Amino acid sequence: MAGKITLTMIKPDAVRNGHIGNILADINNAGFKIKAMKLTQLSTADAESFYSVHKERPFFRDLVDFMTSGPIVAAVLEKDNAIEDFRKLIGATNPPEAAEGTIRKKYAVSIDANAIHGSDSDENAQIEAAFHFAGRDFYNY
Ligand code: FUP
Repeated sequence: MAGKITLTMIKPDAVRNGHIGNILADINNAGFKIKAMKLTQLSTADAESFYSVHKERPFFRDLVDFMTSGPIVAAVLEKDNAIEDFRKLIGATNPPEAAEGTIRKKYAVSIDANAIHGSDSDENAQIEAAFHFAGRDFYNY
């Protein structure tokens, strides 16, 4: 599936604010197929591991605290050109800089509580998908 999948997380702010349904509708309407999906909550160790590339950054502790503050929806999405097309759909990391109509523009609260995650490379999509899901969690339909 290399080149065709991305890993997303609907973050605690968007779950708390009731945006799961609308965000999934945007994802479906943009042509992504949900291959695996669950409602789950990250432990501190999970979040530290998932965001380990950012461990030296000043925002790391706040990021881990935020990402563990409530449930998230994790999903693996399939589409040609998945990484680039999904990052276009979600918009810039900082919501005020996100383009009109993007998920972050519509639903994000701030740069940390920014509603949704999308993998930034094919390699990371594979790593992040394996972080959340086992082989039996993936469905073809
Ligand atoms: P993105 O790939 O758009 O999710 O952004 P990054 O990988 O650069 O950042 C990962 C997460 O770190 C963001 F979703 C939110 C958080 N972050 C901050 O809280 N402050 C920052 O200045 C940058 C990122």
